[in-house]
Amino acid sequence: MQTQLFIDGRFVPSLSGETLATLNPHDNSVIADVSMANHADIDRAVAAAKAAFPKWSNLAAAERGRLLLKLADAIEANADRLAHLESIDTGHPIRDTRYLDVPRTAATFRYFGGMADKFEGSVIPVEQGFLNYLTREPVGIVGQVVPWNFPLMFTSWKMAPALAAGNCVIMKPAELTPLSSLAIAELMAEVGFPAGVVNILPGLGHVAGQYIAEHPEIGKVAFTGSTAVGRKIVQASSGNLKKVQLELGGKGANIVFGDANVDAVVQGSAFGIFHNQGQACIAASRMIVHESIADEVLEKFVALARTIRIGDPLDPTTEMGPLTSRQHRDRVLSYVDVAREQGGRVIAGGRSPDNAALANGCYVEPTIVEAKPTDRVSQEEVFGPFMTVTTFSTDEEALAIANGTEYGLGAGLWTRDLQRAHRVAREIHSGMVWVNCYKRVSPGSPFGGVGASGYGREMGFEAMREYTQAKSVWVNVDAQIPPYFPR
Ligand code: TAP
Repeated sequence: MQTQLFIDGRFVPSLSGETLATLNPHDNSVIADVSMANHADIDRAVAAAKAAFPKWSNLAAAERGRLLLKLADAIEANADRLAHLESIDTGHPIRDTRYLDVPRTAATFRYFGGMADKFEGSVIPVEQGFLNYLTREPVGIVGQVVPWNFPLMFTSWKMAPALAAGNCVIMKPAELTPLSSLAIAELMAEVGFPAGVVNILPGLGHVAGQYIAEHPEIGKVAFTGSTAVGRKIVQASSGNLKKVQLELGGKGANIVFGDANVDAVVQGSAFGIFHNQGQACIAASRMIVHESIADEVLEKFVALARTIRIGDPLDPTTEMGPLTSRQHRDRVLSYVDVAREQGGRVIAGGRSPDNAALANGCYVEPTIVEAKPTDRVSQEEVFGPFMTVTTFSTDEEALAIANGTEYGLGAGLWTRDLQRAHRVAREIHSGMVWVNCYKRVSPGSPFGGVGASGYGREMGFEAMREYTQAKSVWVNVDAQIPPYFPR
């Protein structure tokens, strides 16, 4: 297991010698002490990235792609080790890390490996006699600040398009979950990424993360995390007017119309809110269900929630693991009181499981709360296995509730009526909509939000645009330009 900073192609201790323990949320035991980057370490990484950039950005795009493809293969070859690391560091059940997170990580590196030499410029039809063409150039050195909820997968979402486009990367994983991205760094060195192209520096957000956002030689910062920190990133980036890309919080509306297939709703919504213990920006955290089928949906949904197997993430039969930290578990549980104070009714869960084997861990039962759309629990991102339920009677009412938060990331709707599906999808204020499914992602499909959920898009061609800048070149082929100052 690598625990040091990855700078200029090597694992090195931080200059200050400071470390931070990373814990296993199953029992709060220490997994490892990990080096913690400070300003001087980031300066070293920026110097390494600056030295690597000319050669890397001028390398044939197919060669950059080839390295990403080799990395994808290496990730698959190390799938068991990566899944194990991710499960002990984050608390994700091994059945998810092994069969979702790791394959998705490899798929994302592979997608952008293939994309590297297919991301083309264009020719603009301007006046006769001129050739005007557009090329996309890498930004230069990009900073990437990653959260703790999907650390392995987000490493690929952020790094793969940046590298395919020819940028060099300074990445800060979350202090709670640094291990899987350091393992990716190890594989990158093995498959031959040149030194300095990728630098991974665990550290504290308000120290290392803030400095990355401020750094005058970093041309772009891409951030995933809370809206509050997103605002700080924007402020910190203003010194050199960095490009900023923000993937922030969400409060996913999940609208269930009266004609929906109830069994599909129950399964899809349970995946939407309880997968990864609800720690997902796109979690289906608000069920908005038509009054005609609310009782039937809730009865089946609660019955399913009560049977979800909670336990040690390394047990292959576990369906829900612990939250990522004690502090976060306490924050999630505090919302149960917030709900009750505003008249909410707890229908299921609302506490840690009554199981001595899990007593030292950060566990929370699947929690379902009946609440008004304006209650805090219906407005604020809880980021746990915590779903609110509200009923509606008309389509307009459902839309008003769905659009009634400051967020706009992902939303779902369940109906058999094709026209209604398209109409509501159009009217929902969000970056992504799922019809008769929830929380689908793919490397080719743009991912991102509107409003307090941020701006910019990850994945697909959109991500390549985010990590490049357009250059317009005018060539006078055979145009006769009359003199502007005739003499
Ligand atoms: P954040 O504080 O937003 O942390 C996300 C990342 O930003 C971490 O790497 C963090 O570093 C870093 N960071 C913190 N302060 C920073 C600053 N001033 N400048 C630059 N980077 C900074 O999230 P959290 O505290 O872990 O979780 C709080 C809430 O945020 C959650 O409950 C949830 O609502 C939301 N959240 C959303 C997402 C997504 S996917 N949208 C992901 C995580 C959390 P350290 O953690 O290493 O200090």
